[in-house]
Amino acid sequence: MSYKRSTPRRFPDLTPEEAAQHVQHGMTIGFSGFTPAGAAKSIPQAIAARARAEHEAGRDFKIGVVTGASTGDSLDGELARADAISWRTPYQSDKSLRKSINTGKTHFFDMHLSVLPQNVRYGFLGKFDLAIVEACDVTADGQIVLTTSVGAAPTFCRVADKILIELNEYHPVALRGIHDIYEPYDPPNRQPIPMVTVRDRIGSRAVRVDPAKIIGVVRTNRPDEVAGFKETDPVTAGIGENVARFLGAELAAGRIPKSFLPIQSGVGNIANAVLGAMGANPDIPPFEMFSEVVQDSVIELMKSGDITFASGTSLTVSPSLLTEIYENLDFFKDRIVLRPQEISNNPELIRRLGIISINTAIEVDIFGNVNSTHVMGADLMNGIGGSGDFTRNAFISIFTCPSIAKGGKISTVVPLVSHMDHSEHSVQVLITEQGIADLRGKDPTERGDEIIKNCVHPSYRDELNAYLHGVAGGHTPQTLASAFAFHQRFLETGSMQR
Ligand code: 0RQ
Repeated sequence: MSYKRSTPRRFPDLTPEEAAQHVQHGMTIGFSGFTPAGAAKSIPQAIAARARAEHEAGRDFKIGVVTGASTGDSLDGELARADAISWRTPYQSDKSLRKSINTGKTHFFDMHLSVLPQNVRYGFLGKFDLAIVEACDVTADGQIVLTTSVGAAPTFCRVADKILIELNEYHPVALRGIHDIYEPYDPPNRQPIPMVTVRDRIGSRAVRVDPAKIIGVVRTNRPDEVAGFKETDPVTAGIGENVARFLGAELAAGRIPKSFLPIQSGVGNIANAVLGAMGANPDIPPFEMFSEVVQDSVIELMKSGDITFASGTSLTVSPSLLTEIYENLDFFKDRIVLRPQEISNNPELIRRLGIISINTAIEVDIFGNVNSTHVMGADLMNGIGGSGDFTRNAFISIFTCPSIAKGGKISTVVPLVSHMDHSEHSVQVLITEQGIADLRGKDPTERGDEIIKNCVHPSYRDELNAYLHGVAGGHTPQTLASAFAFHQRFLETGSMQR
């Protein structure tokens, strides 16, 4: 099938600088993008330049920035360095923005990604002045065809007073058809989401807006700012092999159906290694993904036939792999669907479809509580992302992490997590390169024994054992005076080692 880019004569062509003139201090803007995939690039860069000029002229210029999840450097990085972000939600992973948040210059509030669009529609985040959205096509009657992510862009377009489009010709118009745009009605009119398999399509191929809301179009030709992956090392490979071994054993025990269940996998090097190991394990049959991010390893496993279908909200792959996908788009469009994040991460669907979730923790405690977001309880790393959406509702919820960080100065397993994102009630299995702790059906002390024996690095085992079986009694043996002794020691000496 051939596709022709529409010529949106109806909408004025703007330079990024002209587009940025529509942004005023104090505005709230919804940007497209979920990870660097599909994030607006040229207009945010021009907004950052405008902010610098305003600041030099002695005027205030800061905006509220809402996106699908993290974005690329031209959005979060540039705007943070220009000190142009007053508040930000729901997730970020940018160094400059992280610094701005942790020094109190940017107000950040963390949020489960599935609830962002509905919170926006409910008015919980106030009025949205603008939506700035990357598209590969826009028609005169207001159909916006998105690029490599959907995220929360349909909702931003719905609620915002006005829309600016970055028409990025790097992406082929033939992407039309890879998206499935569906927004639920809000309570009291919400209906069941009509999906019973990972492959079901329930919406439209483009975001439909009132064309009168579109201010204009900025033409660009730029790749997504997706960083490559680190090579798999012995630790990430070990974690991956342990996950595959655990799932193979669950299948053999009949606790996972023979046809297998769809997988959600977080993003990053560990997630990449886990999927690679699952593909290589002969005990695991070809499987489907119901996840947020479709990353490099998914595409590789799709080519080998180990993954048969992937539903997500973003196609976050390295530039060379994206070129390969575009050269074989018919093959991949049959196997990938990109949905809004309130559908890709929807608790109703995760429960119904029986998703096996695999996410990465920063630290865990011996009782099974997980910290995904804060270093030493204080500094934000990225945010909870979709990990809570999936973990709380999964068929089996798995967390992975290396047993130590910073060359062994940090034990990722501690007596009590310094910040809690996922409680012991939601976390069923913990896996490190040391081994597998199956927490199902175990009380807190039994969980502690299972984690210390199987997941903790040998250099921290004795101290954690002493903590668990020390003087404290109770259902969850916790000694409040020493619960943060590991963290305290790290802050004082630079290492958790005694
Ligand atoms: O530090 O960057 O200085 O080297 O944390 O750790 O091991 O490289 O792991 O990149 O996979 O990130 C939880 C942050 C893991 C991520 C987290 C240090 C470590 C390193 C990164 P350096 P790794 P990853 C779907 C699901 C929440 C959102 C989520 C995340 C850096 O997976 O953001 O799950 N998850 N989303 O040295 C101090 C510890 C540490 C530590 C590691 N205990 N204390 N530092 N580090 N453990 C995705 C989306 O929702 C979009």
